[in-house]
Formats: sequence, C-alpha cells, structure tokens
Amino acid sequence: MVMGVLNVTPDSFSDGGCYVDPGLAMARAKEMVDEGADIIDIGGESTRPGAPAVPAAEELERVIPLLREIHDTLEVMVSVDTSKPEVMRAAVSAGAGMINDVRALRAPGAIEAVADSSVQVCLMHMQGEPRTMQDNPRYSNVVAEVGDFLVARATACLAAGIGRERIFFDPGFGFGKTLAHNLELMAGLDKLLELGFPLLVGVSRKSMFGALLEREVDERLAGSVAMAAIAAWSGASIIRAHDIAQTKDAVRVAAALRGARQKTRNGA
Ligand code: PT1
Repeated sequence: MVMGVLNVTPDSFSDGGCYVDPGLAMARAKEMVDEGADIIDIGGESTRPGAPAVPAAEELERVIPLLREIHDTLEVMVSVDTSKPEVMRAAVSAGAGMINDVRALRAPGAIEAVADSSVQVCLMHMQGEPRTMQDNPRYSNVVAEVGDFLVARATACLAAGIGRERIFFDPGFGFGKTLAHNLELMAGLDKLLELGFPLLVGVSRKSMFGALLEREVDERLAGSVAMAAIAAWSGASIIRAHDIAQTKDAVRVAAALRGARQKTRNGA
C-alpha cells in the first residue's frame, strides 16, 4: 500500500506551507486518492531534522477539521502523524483509521489514547529528538538496536491492551541516522520483518538522497522511487511517499515480482 503525505505545517522539509490553506489541502488529498493512495497521512507538526515543537491547540486546529472533511468525502483511510495523546483522541473521534507516531507512543498518555480505540498504530524508531537528532547519531548495530527498541514498544502496547494485529513497525529512516545507518537498515529489512510485525517505510525525498546522489529536495524523485521499490521488494507493507502515481507503480512492480518469485519457489 502507498501512504500519501499531507503536511499541514508551515515548515515541512519538502512541502512546508503548500497545504496550510484547507481548500488546497483537500484538493491535494483528492489528487493523491485519484493517483492511487491507499492511506492519507495528515501531519500538523514537522518532524524533519531541526524542526521545532508545536503546541497541541495549534496542531489540533491544523489537523482535525481537514481529517473530518477527508473522512466524510473521500473513500480512503486517514492516518494522523502525531505524538500528542489529545490529538490522537480527537483524531480517532473524527474518523482516523491509524495513528502514526514517530515517538512510538512514548509521550505520557499516548499508549492509553490508542488502547482506548480500535485504530491501527505505527511505532517508529527515532534516536533523539527532531531538533538535534542529526547532530551525531551513533549505533554499534543499527538493525539490532532499532529492532530491540521496536519490540520493547510493541511489548508495552500489548501489555496496555493494543492487539498485535493493530501494530506496524517503522525503522524511521532519517531520524537520528547517517546515510550509512539508513542503508544498513534498508539492507536489513528482512531482519526487522522477522520480528513479526508488518513494516511501514518512509524515505521519500529525504536527505539520504542528498548525501548519496548530491540532489536537492526537488530532484530526489528517481532515488526515492528506486528505494520504495526495494523496500516493497524486501517485504514492506506500506510505503509513505509524496509522489503517489510513481510510487504506486514502483510498489506494483515489486509486488508482481514477489508473486512471481513465490510461484517459482513453489515449483510451478
Ligand atoms: C517516516 C516519517 C514519518 N517521516 C513515519 N512517519 C517523516 N511513520 C514524518 C531528511 O533526512 O519515515 N515514517 N513522518 C518525515 N521526517 C523526515 C526525516 C523528513 C528525515 C526528512 C528527513 O531529510
């Protein structure tokens, strides 16, 4: 599946300020659905490297009315990218089908907010906080450490009564990771899959392509789509992206190839 990014922030890294106007945000949501998005992920707080925190009242005001309108008018699941329990509860009431939390429900009250609902939840790994996470990220074994963190968060969720079928894992590409860390994580995706939870992967337009290809944010489409195809080929279930039509094609190619491989392995 492809999850389309819809940032209603003034400062997101690639589309900041584009969809602060509710009419433009709605038009973009509809466009992404027409291009094949299976989920729309609304974000009211930027979590790109260096981004500042946003007060809850402002986040609620940015996210909830738009969520309600998308839920009421479009045939698509809506996800909300938030770490705040009050935003999670309001999002569930307004029709969200998923909570996407880059802090993996570590804020006080966040686990309870999700446990009191029946929505899906994405637990993402981040080392540090957005403002400073790229200062000097360090791991002795990035795949093992990310896996251990996600398993610990899943264990806390299960103990709070969140069913295991509701949980997705996300290695958190670019969140306190160097280019080498990001590449190791993508190469080790099969190890993370062995933990027993479906994976969500977000690499779209991130600075790893700046480092790898020396491309500016608006020149990273081919790199992003190539990585999306590799993630889907490696077994990721949901790809979070800005460029829906292209990413959807890449994911469909990877899925077809996985089907064909399965067939050859079964001796057909
Ligand atoms: C992600 C993700 C997200 N990414 C999930 N949610 C962002 N579940 C926001 C850079 O290096 O991967 N998974 N919500 C966007 N965050 C970043 C991080 C944007 C790094 C840019 C960079 O440029």
